Amino acid sequence: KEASSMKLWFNELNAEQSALNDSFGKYSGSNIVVIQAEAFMNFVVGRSINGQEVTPNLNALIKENTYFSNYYHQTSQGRTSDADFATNGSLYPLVSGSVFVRYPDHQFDTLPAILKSKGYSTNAFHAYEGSFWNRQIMYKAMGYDHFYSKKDFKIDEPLGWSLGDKSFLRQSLNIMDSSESIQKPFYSFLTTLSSHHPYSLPAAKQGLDAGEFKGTIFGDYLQAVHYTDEALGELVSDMKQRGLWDNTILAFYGDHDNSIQDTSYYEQFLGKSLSKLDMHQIMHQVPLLIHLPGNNTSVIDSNPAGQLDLTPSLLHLLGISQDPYYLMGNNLFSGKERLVTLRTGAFADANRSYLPSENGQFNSGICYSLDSREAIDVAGCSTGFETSKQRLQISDDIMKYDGIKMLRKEESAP
Ligand code: GP9
Repeated sequence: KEASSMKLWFNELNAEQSALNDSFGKYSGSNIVVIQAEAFMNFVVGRSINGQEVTPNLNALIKENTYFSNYYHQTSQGRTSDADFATNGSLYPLVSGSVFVRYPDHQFDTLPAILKSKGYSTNAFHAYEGSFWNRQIMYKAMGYDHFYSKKDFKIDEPLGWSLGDKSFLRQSLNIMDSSESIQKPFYSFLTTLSSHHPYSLPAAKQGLDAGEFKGTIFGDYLQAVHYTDEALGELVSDMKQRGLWDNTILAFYGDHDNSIQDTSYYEQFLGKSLSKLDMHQIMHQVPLLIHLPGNNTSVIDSNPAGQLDLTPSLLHLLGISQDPYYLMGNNLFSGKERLVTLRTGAFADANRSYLPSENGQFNSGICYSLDSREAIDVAGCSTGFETSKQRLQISDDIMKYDGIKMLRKEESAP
C-alpha cells in the first residue's frame, strides 16, 4: 500500500516538473562541476566591510550568471554529508544521524549514477580523510567512478584540517582536465574545507580587514569565506584558461550555516536589528550560483529554492527526463511556483514562511507574510504545512524501507 501511494506521489510530481521549455536540454552534453563550499552562507554575498567586498569573486560572477538569492540548505545532524546527500540524491536528510553513515547500502537515484548511465565520467574530490562521513563507501554506492581524497593531493598549501581550498580547487581541476581515466563530458563534485569552524586562518591567508570584528569568531568567519571566495575566483580563471568555461555548467553553493548563533554579530555586520524571521533566513540560506556555458546574462531568481532542487534542475538543463527517477526536489528551470521544505518542517514559498515550534504542533508555529514580514494567522500556512509534512514522511519512508529498491521491484514485477 505504501509503495503504491509513494509511486503515485512521484508520478504526479514528475508530471508537474517536466517542463519542455526552451531551457530543457539547452546545455546537453556539457561538463558539470559542482562545488559545495564549507559553511558558506548567503548573508555575506554583496556585502562589504570597511569598503572591501567579502566575496568579490562571487559578486562578480552574479553579474554574469544565474544566482538564487533565496536558496536554503536542507541539512540536519549530518551537516556536510546531509548537504551532499540532499544535493546529489534529492531526498531529505534524516532527523537524526547521517544517511551517508546509516544507509549507504540503500538504493538511491543519485546525480552521479544517472550521469554515469548517460556516459559521463563521474568523480568526487575532497582533500580530507576518505573515511570521514563514510564517504569512501557512500561515494562508491552513489555511482562515482573515483573519489579523490587527501591521499591523492599534494599538500603544497597546508591549511586548517588539510589542504587549502586554492590548491585543492587547482589540483582537482587539473585532474579532471588531464587525467587519462576521466573522459569528457564529466561530472565532478568538489567539497571545500578551508572555511570550516572555528575559521581561524594564519595571518598570511587573511586578505580582509575585518575591522570591528577582528579577533572574534565572526571576524575569523568573514576572513575564511573571503579566502574561499578567492579560491573560487582562481578556479574560474583557470577554467577559462583551459577552455572549460564555455562547455561546463558550474554550480557553486554553501553546505550549511556557520554555527555562530549570536544575533548581535549579524546585526552589527548588517547594520540593522534583526527579527526572528530575518535570523531564520540568515541561518538557513546559502548562495547558489549557476554558470550556464555560452550565456553571460545576469539572472537573479529570488523565489525560494533548496539543495534538493539542484539534481532535477541540472538534469533539465542536460535534457535528461527525471521520469524514471525518484527525486523530490523542484526543477528550478520549470518556471513553476516553488515551495521549499526544510528538514525541521519549516517551509517557504513565494509569499509565506513558516517556522515550526519545538513541539511540532502546527498551531504553535509562526506563519509569516514575506510581503509585510509580519506574523499572520497561522491558518495561512496550513496548506504548505501539510505539503511539507507529506514530503518529509515520504522521504523518511524511503529511508526506512529502502523505498526506491522496493519501488523498482514493483516496477519490474509482471
Ligand atoms: C570533513 C568536512 C566537514 O570532511 O566535510 O564536515 P562538517 O563537520 O562540516 O559536517
